[in-house]
Amino acid sequence: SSANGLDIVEIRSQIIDIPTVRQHKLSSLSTTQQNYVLVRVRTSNGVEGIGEAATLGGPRWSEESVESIKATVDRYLAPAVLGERADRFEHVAALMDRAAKRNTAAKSAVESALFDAVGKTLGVPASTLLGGAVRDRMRVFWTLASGDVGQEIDEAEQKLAQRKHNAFKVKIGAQEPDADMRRMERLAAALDGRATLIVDANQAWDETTAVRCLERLHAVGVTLVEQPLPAWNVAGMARLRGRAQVPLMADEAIFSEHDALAVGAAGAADVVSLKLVKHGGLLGTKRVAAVAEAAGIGLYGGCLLESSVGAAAHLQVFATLRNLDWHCEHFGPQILRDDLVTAPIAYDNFEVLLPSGPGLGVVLDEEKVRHYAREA
Ligand code: MUC
Ligand code: MG
Repeated sequence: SSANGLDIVEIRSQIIDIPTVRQHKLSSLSTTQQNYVLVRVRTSNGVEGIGEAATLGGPRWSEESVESIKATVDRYLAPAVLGERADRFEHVAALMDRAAKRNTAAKSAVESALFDAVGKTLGVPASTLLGGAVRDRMRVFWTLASGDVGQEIDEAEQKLAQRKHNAFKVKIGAQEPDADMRRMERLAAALDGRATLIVDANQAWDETTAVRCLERLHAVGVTLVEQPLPAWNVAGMARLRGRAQVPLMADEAIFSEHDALAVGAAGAADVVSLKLVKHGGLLGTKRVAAVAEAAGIGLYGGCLLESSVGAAAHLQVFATLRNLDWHCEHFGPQILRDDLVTAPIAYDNFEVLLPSGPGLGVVLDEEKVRHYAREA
């Protein structure tokens, strides 16, 4: 045991369910409730660090569910790292990789909690431990995903009037392509010149459908198309990119840095959406970002509708990326009916603000945690 008080002495996990303000519809799923695993790491100095793993609609966005994440943390990751030093981030990550293949969301929650505990101990934000912040606010997208275009126009108007968001990502692929294209034409006409519009098809289309839709999306001024094809179809993405006039973003196609290298080598994306649940944590996110940049792929700060706990962890790492040219989408805390922290992530003038406190920069509201915990 070490003298600096940073030995990991306890790791606990809890499943949390928080309702959303409205139904959120993606190509393959629809949800009215977000499910998280909240992880707490206690170090020998008595400090507690927190981290969160988000899921979307059970094991349907990716293969991890809150139930599997909790089991992986409790049964495999925690025993592998108990007694280790919390500030040896790379060593702990290597131990977790040895204890469990993939399970990147579970690993990211544990690693986030380490950065929180160490940051709180040293009195510095996690961004300092990751190289230091190059920005403390980021332009932030809102996601339109009710599938009801009238509601979506009203929602966008509200966000514009509140000066919270003037950039919108529309979730498409749940309906017939023609219906989605008509929906996009109506949205673009209603918001004409006042907002940036991008779309996310969440792997919904085949290549011929995508070719057809990309022309119409370009015609209405959509500036980025996320994951139009299945994650496996990297060659198809490259062919599409060769024909399309609108840039393409890889999301489900890039989890590891090896994926980023393969997508880069194939010329299959212009942009990558970065997410802790995919890259296994903050360090993994920096690694994927570095490989993407080396391949000429631009960076976008992705989300999985995190609460302020998970959003804070993402913002801490996004703040350290020199080129976050495609901005970020951490609207999660705004789509929840409630949050888990005493002071939720703040938004101002179409930007999201990096919290300034030590560690992740947020403090749990224990009453809220008790209220939304699935079990005590
Ligand atoms: C995804 O696929 O990007 C992010 C925003 C949203 O509405 O869904 C997520 C997941
Ligand atoms: Mg996506």
